[in-house]
Amino acid sequence: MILVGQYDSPYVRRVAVSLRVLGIAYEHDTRSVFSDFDSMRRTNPLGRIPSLVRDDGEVLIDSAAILDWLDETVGPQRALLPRSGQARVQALKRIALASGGIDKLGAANYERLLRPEPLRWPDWIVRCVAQATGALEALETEVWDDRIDQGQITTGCLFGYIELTAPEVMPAGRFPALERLWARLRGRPEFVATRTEAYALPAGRLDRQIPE
Ligand SMILES: N[C@@H](CCC(=O)N[C@@H](CS)C(=O)NCC(=O)O)C(=O)O
Repeated sequence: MILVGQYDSPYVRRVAVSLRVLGIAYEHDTRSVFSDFDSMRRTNPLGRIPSLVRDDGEVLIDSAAILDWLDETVGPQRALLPRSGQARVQALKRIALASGGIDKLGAANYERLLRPEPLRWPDWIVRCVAQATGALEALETEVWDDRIDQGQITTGCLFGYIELTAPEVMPAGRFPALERLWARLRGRPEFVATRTEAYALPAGRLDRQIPE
């Protein structure tokens, strides 16, 4: 099977980490969602990443649908989203907070990095960063154990995205429980293998927009 999309996308990364945690081999198609847009639209009509091209030719799109299929494939004992009970409720809450945080930081990043400067909307960036910060504050109150599941994987991919694009959103000491969690997750081989080296982003730090 082929995973389409670069690892600097936290949604691609959570699929890649999940494949690796489950021990499922894959090829990696690193076309860019921006510079290879026309080609990407032939893989996914939405022109977004990730997609997973299965060995039978079926193309799965959207990370949640891909992860759902992976869980079904490996069966209930190995599924990364617990199948039932409080563990499932807890994991779904963490996934909602982490993926919601990714969405809001992504929106702020697109606004400040991609949108032409005269068209930027500062109040929208403030709102998005406040929403992402709210997700981090809620995740900070969770009790994190050592068991890797989709709640931890998606939360780790949120941290990786923050580290790469907006580290000022998680200043040292503000989220101690999350710092401990990230220190453990980022050292796992699945996160090491899917890490994107820091790249230069245009100026426009988000810390002036972080609510106290
Ligand atoms: N709900 C989707 C979100 C995917 C997503 O936002 N992908 C971004 C990269 S992180 C993308 O393709 N952005 C380009 C665009 O939407 O035009 C998923 O979970 O797969």
